[in-house]
Amino acid sequence: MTSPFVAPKAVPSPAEDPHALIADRLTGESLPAPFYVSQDFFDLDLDEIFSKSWLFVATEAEIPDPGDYVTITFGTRSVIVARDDDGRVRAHHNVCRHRGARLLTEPSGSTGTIVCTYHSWTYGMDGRLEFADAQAPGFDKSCYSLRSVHVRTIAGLVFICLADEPPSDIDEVAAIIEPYLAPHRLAEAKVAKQTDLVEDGNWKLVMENNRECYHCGGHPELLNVFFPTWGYSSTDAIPTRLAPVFERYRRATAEQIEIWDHRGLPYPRIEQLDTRPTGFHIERDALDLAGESFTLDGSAASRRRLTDIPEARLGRLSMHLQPNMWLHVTSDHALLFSVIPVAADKTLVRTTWLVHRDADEGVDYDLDHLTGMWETTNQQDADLVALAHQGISSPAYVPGPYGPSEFQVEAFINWYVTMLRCRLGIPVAPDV
Ligand code: 3BY
Ligand code: FES
Repeated sequence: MTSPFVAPKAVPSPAEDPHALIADRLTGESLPAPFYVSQDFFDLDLDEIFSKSWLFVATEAEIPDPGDYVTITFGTRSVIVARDDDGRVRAHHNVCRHRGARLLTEPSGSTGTIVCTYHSWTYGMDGRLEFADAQAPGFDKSCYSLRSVHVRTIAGLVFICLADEPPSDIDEVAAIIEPYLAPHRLAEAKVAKQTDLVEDGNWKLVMENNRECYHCGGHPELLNVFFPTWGYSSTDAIPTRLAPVFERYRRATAEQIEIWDHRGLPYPRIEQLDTRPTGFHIERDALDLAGESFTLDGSAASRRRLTDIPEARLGRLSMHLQPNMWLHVTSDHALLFSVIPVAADKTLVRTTWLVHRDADEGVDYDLDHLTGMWETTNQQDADLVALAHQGISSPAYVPGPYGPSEFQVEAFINWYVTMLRCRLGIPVAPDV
């Protein structure tokens, strides 16, 4: 007899079943609402995307000295990223090997050893258990090192992967992106500022918003220097209203190419956004006006540049990495963005500004001047993401089409759906 206390297992309707939605996703349009608003998809995203991809989590500049650490949390998974006594970057699960207590609770800090609050088991920064009081004879400390997390540094950027077997294409990606990044010496830079902005929207809406400039009319400050021609895959697609800007963009690019060539800075666009587990995009691009930095007139915000390259006018080096980062580097500073899902409708966007290690605040740069444009832009983006999430939460929402300048949004969503299909063994329904 069926117990009256056990509710029958709800069978999801095809309109809500994650597997059916993933199999049936149509290319060229935004996703059905459950992808953005449902708890099932949020859990799937953490398990299948954030636990199986390489993730950008920090810069080496945040942990310059032995003992420095940051902690970062993806759902229930907390990770310690630390510099050990030999100067190596390590990543460990933030879980004690005794009875599992969370070890470090601060977002960042510096410590000689990692001491568990519960019963004082003590670990070195390399993860080895150094002290465990009052154990039975024969207790072998070497069996209880912290569980390590795969970690990879590329030109001063720290990536982790929570999977037992991380995507192996990171080596190939590193070989491509390192020559672009290395000349900017980010590993030797220092953090000028870091902000955490919690946006009221799903993490995919944050990423989608970053992958297009169709909305850039909403960024009047940024548009002083950011060419809104960005995102068009071919010059034919550029709308006629942008013709005068495009002419400036063409001239600025030609001037930049001479400098990049002269200084041996690689610049061609390389884009493999949806064809590999570690999807990425990298390119150098011109900036408008003085072309040096993200300021209202385009002139450098820091007098002390990141490197010895004599030209301040280097435009921007920009990179996207799926699923959760993008960056911009100018001659005087670097800006790094990481996206951390908090709930189906909440996403943390962390922005880090790096400057030369010897640049003095108040002398070489004014902090508000350095960070102002992107703080404003980030807030504008956060407002747009919140509007998108609100609209998608209405039963009236139906997916809408991506235009030509939103091809990187499609690439991001295509990457995401492809990863889910591969990792869940879901066959692809024929596009109708
Ligand atoms: O940061 C970015 O790369 C993008 C490009 C345009 C809008 N967004 C600010
Ligand atoms: Fe960490 Fe006991 S749980 S020492």
